[in-house]
Amino acid sequence: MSDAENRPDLLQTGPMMPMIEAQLAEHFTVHRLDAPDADSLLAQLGPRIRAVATGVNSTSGGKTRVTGALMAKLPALEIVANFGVGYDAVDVADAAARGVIITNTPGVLDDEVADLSVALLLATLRRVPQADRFIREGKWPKGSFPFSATLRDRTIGIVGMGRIGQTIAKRLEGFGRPIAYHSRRPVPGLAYAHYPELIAMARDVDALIVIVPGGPATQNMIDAQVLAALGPNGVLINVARGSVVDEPALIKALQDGTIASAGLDVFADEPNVPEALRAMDNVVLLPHIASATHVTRNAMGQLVVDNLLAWKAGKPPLTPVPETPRSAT
Ligand code: NAP
Ligand code: 8YV
Repeated sequence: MSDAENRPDLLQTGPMMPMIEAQLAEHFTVHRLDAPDADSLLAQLGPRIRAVATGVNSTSGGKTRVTGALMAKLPALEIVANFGVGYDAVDVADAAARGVIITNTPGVLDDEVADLSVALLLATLRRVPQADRFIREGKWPKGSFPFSATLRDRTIGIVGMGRIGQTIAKRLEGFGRPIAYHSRRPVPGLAYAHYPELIAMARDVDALIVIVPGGPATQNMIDAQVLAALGPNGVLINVARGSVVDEPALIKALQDGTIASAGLDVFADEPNVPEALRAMDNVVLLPHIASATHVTRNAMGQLVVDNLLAWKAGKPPLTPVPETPRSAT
């Protein structure tokens, strides 16, 4: 079969970057889940769909979930190519049970996300956005900006010491502060203190940087107890997923001084951020931008496409996730 004839049916769940959409259109017969007639499209074409590429939800701007219910309508589905290293928006257990491969975009974003994590830590401690607002609001001629907290006296605890956690830690070594980490298993060869219990680490550090995957195993792992253990001088930086932090407990902890401040790139119900957080002066809020540079998003997009092209050519995809098959059977 010529390449022009071999164009597997692919379901795109929502808008993707133009460089991804152009390549998908070149190699696949693309159908859109965000089309107005999606239900009839699924009823008619569902049995032909062999691949899914995950885009954002064009209505909410959040991530469209690839649920078990959706996969049940796609009996010929072989692969879900996820845009992002985190694939918590795909129902992994269901995909595994169906023998569907999931691919993600690991590695190509580690440096970018680590850079932003350190920037958010410093911005939160030194109140960089607040200082910028201070000038814009014309307050400088009336008095000096108040002194801020510092990184100088802090021990930093990293929650999750995988690809990105280790990249963040390497950067933080340059700041000369002690580093500890929590994960279920210690990473061989790492000199930082490993805490098998998160609560024990939270007691011993005064900055927590969260960079674990989302999903049921980490749901609300940063809860009221962990925040109380972090303490009134503590700062929380979340670059993982909103689901990892108990958001109402965080809001309360920030309001009553249980912790000092927070820097958040991710939220429980993106793109909706609770008014209580938006009204606070001791938080720095970012719209999920840790990987959002031209260079890194292009690298992630190309990996989405390259995984699909490898699968289409009958080869193992480049970056399958560990829970699902590594190649088509
Ligand atoms: P990774 O290499 O798989 O590392 C994950 C780390 O989390 C590992 O150290 C793992 O160690 C630990 N972990 C996993 N489950 C845990 C649990 N239940 N309790 C404690 N520790 C746990 O992943 P990565 O590439 O570093 O990415 C991490 C996550 O960052 C992604 O999944 C994504 O959600 C998020 N992320 C966010 C952005 C953003 O834009 N804000 C960008 C990129 C990534 P053990 O398995 O030993 O526990
Ligand atoms: C992306 C991310 O912004 O890779 C991830 O897990 O959270 C980010 O890099 C996101 O996946 C885009 O939808």
